[in-house]
Amino acid sequence: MIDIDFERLRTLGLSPALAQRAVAVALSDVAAGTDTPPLELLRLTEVHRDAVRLHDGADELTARVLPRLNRALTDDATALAVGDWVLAATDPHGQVWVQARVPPLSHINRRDADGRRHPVVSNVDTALLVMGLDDDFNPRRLERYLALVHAGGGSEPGGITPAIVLTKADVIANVPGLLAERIEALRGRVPARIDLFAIDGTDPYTVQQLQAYLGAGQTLVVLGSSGAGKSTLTNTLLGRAVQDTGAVREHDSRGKHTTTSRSLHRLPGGACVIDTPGLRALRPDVDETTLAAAFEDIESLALQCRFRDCRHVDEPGCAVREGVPPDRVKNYHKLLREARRDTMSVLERQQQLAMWKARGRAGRDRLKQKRDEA
Ligand SMILES: Nc1nc2c(ncn2[C@@H]2O[C@H](COP(=O)(O)OP(=O)(O)O)[C@@H](O)[C@H]2O)c(=O)[nH]1
Ligand SMILES: [Mg+2]
Ligand SMILES: [Zn+2]
Repeated sequence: MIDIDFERLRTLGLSPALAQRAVAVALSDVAAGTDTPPLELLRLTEVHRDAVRLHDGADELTARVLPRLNRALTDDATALAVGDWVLAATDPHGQVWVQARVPPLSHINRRDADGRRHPVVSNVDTALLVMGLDDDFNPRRLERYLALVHAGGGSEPGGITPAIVLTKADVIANVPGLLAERIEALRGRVPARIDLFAIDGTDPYTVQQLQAYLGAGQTLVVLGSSGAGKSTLTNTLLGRAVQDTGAVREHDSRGKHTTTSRSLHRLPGGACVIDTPGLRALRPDVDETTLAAAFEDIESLALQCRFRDCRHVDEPGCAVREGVPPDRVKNYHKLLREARRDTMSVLERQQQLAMWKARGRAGRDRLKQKRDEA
């Protein structure tokens, strides 16, 4: 059975909905007749090759994942991610084993160049999309992140709320008009409901700026390219230097120290933050419909295009090309092409697996035939 200390786990981000799911999973385990020792509900804070780190609301510990669970997840083309809630049990040798995953309320995936899915994080309320106001500034990449976050929101009401955090405001302060120009460029193309902040990530005042997102029990993930200031922001929110940042460090020969894995940290005010390394191949895991929903301005203007099947390329009477900045439309088309290609690769992979299976069968049959003949 399972006994959940809700108050203790609340500051780790546990919500009533997740607690309910955890109980359901524990009950189904019992119903399945699995003879397990008492189960505990914990949150995954780090994923390593052979082990995971879990938090129980008081302490962090190292655990291993039951091979049975790993196989089941692989069969479902998914994997555990930082932020997941899991049920674990301790064996007689003191080894903690993750037995089951509580189905996440939100789960961000990305695709690599081959179309393969990789989990990024689970169960987040807010995604802080971090982008430098310096040379890192790139609206197209930001739109990619917005699509990534939109797709991770799942069907739950609310989903994941994105907020744009522009760092290094102090760095560009000496260039007159640049801050206003860059903010205007973004405001002209991303939905108005998305909050936008310009910060100096090294300044403690940042905590006040982002206060609305830092309520107790909230989970935030920090996303953005390498060097954008994600770890700096994480440390400022934490009030202490926990994460390595790109600041030059003497003991590091490359003179750079960057985050290599994702990790979850508890903030003083009762929220949690997940720091991440920059995603190399940043491809949102979306189908066409989800992508269209992420570009909500395009989706709604499309209703006013003269042709119902307008592609917003060169058709006359296109309301999208009229009302949306050309570069945003271009980016949308690029993401659309990628989404189609990924859908293809999923199908192709399934066909390939079926083919391998059929080949294996044919090989066995031939072998059997030979033996029978001998
Ligand atoms: N001046 C200034 N420097 C920043 C700011 N944010 C990050 N940095 C610096 O940018 C570099 C990269 O930051 P880091 O947090 O490691 O980036 P990450 O790769 O996104 O985690 C470090 O040298 C930081 O000190 C900022 O808002 N202002
Ligand atoms: Mg970092
Ligand atoms: Zn159109």
